[in-house]
Amino acid sequence: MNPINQRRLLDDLEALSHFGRGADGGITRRALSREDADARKYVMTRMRALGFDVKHDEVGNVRARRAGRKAGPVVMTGSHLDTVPSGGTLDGPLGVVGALAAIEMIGEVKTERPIEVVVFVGEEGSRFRRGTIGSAAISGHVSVSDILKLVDPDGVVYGDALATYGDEGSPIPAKLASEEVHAFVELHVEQGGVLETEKIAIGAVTAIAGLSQRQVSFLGEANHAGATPMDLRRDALAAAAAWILSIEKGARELGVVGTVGKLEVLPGGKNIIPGRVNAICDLRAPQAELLSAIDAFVVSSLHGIGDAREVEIEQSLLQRVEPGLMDERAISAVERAAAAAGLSCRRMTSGAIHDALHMAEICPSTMIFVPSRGGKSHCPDEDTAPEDLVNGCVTLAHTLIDLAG
Ligand code: HGY
Ligand code: MN
Ligand code: MN
Repeated sequence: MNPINQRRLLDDLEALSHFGRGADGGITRRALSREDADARKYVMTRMRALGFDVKHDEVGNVRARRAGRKAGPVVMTGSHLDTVPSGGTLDGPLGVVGALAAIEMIGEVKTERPIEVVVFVGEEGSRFRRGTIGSAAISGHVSVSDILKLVDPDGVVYGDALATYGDEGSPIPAKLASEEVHAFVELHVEQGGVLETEKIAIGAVTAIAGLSQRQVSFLGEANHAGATPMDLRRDALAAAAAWILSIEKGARELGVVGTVGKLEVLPGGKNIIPGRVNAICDLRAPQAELLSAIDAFVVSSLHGIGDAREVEIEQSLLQRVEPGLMDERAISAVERAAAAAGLSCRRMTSGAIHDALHMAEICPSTMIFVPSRGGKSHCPDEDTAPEDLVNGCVTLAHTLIDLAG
């Protein structure tokens, strides 16, 4: 096996960071946008240069396969290239170009099983109403036809965005059956501070938290900010603020996490009492029962606050992704790989959602985490030391060899 080409890895990450980089240094690369297409094209060129047979599937995933000595169930790896608004350079891309670096490290070694590197489309859910779109199609969790009908906030239909910024040529089917996939492993930044704090090089992921996102509108009454007495107001933003604080309280009490990261205040004049507020809450929990508990709490507090403040409430579930367990066979392969590379390793759970969650529905899956500087992610400060990036790729290479035989 060859050593990991650190220079090439850093150059790939740097090249991808130019697609969608904003003035604040953050990366904004929405699914099936021009920037997303450019990033995908960069990666496909690198894949073809490495001898992969590069295809794309019905929902826009890139599917690059490297033949094994035998045909049969494939070992898959990969991640996503789309980002959150003003996100970091590593969340997603590390799992894509890190997989190419791992394949280059494997070099001439011909594994028994084929290896496929996937670029999952629309993991972040920043454009269409749900995330993990590409892996949901591969696992069959969501049908291709339902995905093609998704609509973004500007009214653009997924199928049309795919026709504009998808890849040319006829697609392969997206759905894979369990018997077609031997295992899946995704290299990803931890997006938290456990590995850095404990000075551990590699995380072997045992479970991924579930998520529930709700779209909520508070319908109060726009009125004059100066002439309207406090007891005659139906202030939509004050109601939303009370709700957001109740989410924070409920999440702390249940030991889960809850966030309102998206808020629209209308009409938005500084001297107008807000008449309407649109919000999206994001709830995460490691077990389905806990996720249901925080979701029920959030809905009930919503209606309590609406009644107390005479503000009407409209709310609907945007998406719910069940928490999932990773597979012992895949987890132990990561632990063996880290040991072979002489790297410290610990088992851990993921608070962030990943495509591995849907891949676990069809095959033994896990993830390889590397430390995030300051535990930061989903922001321009997202960073990981080059040595840690390389450690992740080395561990991935050994894991692929272990799983692909
Ligand atoms: O939101 C998440 O957990 C992931 O980054 N999409
Ligand atoms: Mn990610
Ligand atoms: Mn993310």
